Amino acid sequence: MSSRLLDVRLTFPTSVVVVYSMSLITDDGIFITGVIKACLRQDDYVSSTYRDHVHAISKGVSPRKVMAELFGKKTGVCRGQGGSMHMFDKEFGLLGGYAFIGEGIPVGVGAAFTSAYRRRVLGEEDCDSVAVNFFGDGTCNVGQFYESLNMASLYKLPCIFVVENNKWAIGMSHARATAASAVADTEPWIYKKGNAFGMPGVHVDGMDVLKVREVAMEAVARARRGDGPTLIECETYRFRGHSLADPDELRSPEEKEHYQKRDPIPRMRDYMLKNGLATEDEIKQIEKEVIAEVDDSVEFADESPKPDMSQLLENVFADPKGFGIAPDGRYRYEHPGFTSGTADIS
Ligand SMILES: Cc1ncc(C[n+]2csc(CCOP(=O)(O)OP(=O)(O)O)c2C)c(N)n1
Ligand SMILES: [Mg+2]
Repeated sequence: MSSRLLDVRLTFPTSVVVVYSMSLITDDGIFITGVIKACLRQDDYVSSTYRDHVHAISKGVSPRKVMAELFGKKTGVCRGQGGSMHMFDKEFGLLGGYAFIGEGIPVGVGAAFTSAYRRRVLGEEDCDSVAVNFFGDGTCNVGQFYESLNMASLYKLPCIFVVENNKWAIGMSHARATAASAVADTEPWIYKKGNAFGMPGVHVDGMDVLKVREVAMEAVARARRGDGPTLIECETYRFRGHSLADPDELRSPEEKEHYQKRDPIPRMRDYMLKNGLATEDEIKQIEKEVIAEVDDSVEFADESPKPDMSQLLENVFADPKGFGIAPDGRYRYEHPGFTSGTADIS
């Protein structure tokens, strides 16, 4: 569904005006399904990045709400105020997409702390929700990553760190930007950094949804038991540029081809056919349903109303009453009665 959503987003003309930037979520998002869909409950948390569409849908947010958010519409998951990179939904424990890389990691650790606190301090014995943090290889060179691993391990938090290692941070290759963790290593493995903080680090083929599922299930079970965090490095690749603005000229055709051959969607389809899990017809039917659902989301988003003007400053200041736009269309602070953000004009 993520690939199909992307194609729609790229070709749909009216949407271009509402979202200034859009990170491309392509097949490298497949492993997200292996983690979220396969292992998490609604009361678990997910902290995302700017590639948050699949995280949102996998966690339970309806594709309609995700699409409407992309269109900047009032019916979007953040009422059109978040856009592509800032999906948030309290109901499904989606802690947000973050445009500043690494920002979401401590937020996820905070959610894991909440869960541990409720169980260990408040005595809520059946509270075993976990938090999964997703982020990229480039983000592992940001300070919050290390601070978060430290705190999560120190407090044995129910937290899973999932690195979407697609080998590149925009146009910077991972190998060029990152030091190896061991003297003998010729490649900078991220999973090895878990060891330095006393947590298991696992490398997994991020193009194999079943392997990802297996690793994720173990990490989630470990976290639920109260045995602490795990670092999972999913090796993956993006099949298009970093964003709509990226001409994608730096990655070699050989490298692209190497990963293209490992495209997880046809791989999974072959697996299902070979193992008698589904017939050609059933798979075609699934594809049809996905296309219909995406088309429905587009129609819904396109027909939805734009946010009201009064929303403009909401969630920007702590006191929207004082800072919003009054029914007469004027900024509230223009009212003579306005002093410190508490003018009552309505
Ligand atoms: C704190 C911060 N610094 C720089 C940027 C600019 N920036 C946007 S995306 C990106 C690359 C991130 O790469 P990676 O973590 O590997 O994620 P990917 O896009 O490959 O999924 C950078 C440096 C940013 N968004 N935030
Ligand atoms: Mg990357």
